[in-house]
Amino acid sequence: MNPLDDIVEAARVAFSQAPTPADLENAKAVFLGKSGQLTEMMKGLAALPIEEKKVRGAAINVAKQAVEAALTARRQAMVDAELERQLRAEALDVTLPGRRVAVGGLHPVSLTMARIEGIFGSMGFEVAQGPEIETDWFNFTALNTPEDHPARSMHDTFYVEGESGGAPMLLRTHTSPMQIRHAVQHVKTHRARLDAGQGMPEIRVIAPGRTYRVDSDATHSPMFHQCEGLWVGEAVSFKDLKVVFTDFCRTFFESDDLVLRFRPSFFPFTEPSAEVDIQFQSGPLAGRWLEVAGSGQVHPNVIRNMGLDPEQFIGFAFGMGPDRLTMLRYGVNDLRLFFDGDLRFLSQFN
Ligand code: 2U9
Repeated sequence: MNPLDDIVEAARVAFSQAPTPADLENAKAVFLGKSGQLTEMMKGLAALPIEEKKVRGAAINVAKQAVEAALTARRQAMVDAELERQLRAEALDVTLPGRRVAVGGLHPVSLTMARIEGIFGSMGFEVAQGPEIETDWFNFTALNTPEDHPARSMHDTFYVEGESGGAPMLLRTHTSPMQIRHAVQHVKTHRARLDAGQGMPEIRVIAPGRTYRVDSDATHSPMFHQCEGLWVGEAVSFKDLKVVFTDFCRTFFESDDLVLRFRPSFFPFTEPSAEVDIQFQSGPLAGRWLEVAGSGQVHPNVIRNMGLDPEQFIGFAFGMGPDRLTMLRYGVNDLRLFFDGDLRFLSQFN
């Protein structure tokens, strides 16, 4: 190889090995700078005869162009590499979900509560709400629950500190105390008419809300929901309860294709008492009897505790668990999902 080719080759190697743009510019100076190798050779031409100067000058120029081309290529490669690095560092995954405004929604049990209130509301029932911390009298005594009833034990009921008129306070174990409160108020409002022998408007009320019992497994939660109903008048019968509850179930489950069964049972506050079972005649739940509520004729002692004469007034009551109704309606098999607060579960209902 002639010395010019050596210089071009040395320049290519130096450029390709320059790690940074600054190193590249330093390497350029070695060959093309003021006292670079090619520049020095150009200066040396002056002393040569004219013919030789032409030939030699042309050869140096070819070499110079080759070095400049290598330099330009290396500069461009560095710019490209830097751009590539930046693109990589700032890469966006355009397949990621966008940032959305989170919209809240109602809890499935709240949706059920709202449905229950809507359906009974359309049948002329008022909705009564009241305290979750109750007195022993409203929660048990007024509801004909005897002093020695196991439901009154600390094993089953959460008692709280404090007392009311010497009697213990507790977290209500059902929403029935609210209905006693409502009935007592209703009777007070119409006392004058009653005393004048003019009767009173019927009591038709439901009491939805939170209730508490010492119980916790896949189908029981220490806090659960109830919705109880009460219908008191002078000419109400089990037939009315059956009509109303059948209508409720068909509307709630959006199916006329279901039948009801009243199965004898016992509750201290109703006599006689019955469990209410439903059976779908078609669809995924068809054929099985499903327990959906308890019911009964309000016990005469309870009617008396409302301030009414059980010889004149008769009442019917029912109680259901909105948690269980929600499980049935949506096909959920673990009650605890309702209380875990997992949005992946909860957001499916809105
Ligand atoms: C008054 C008088 C009587 C309400 C009733 C039931 C039967 C009943 C359970 C169903 C499942 C509670 O949610 S649950 O755990 N309820 O079986 N409840 S009769 O009786 C009343 C209510 C108020 C003044």
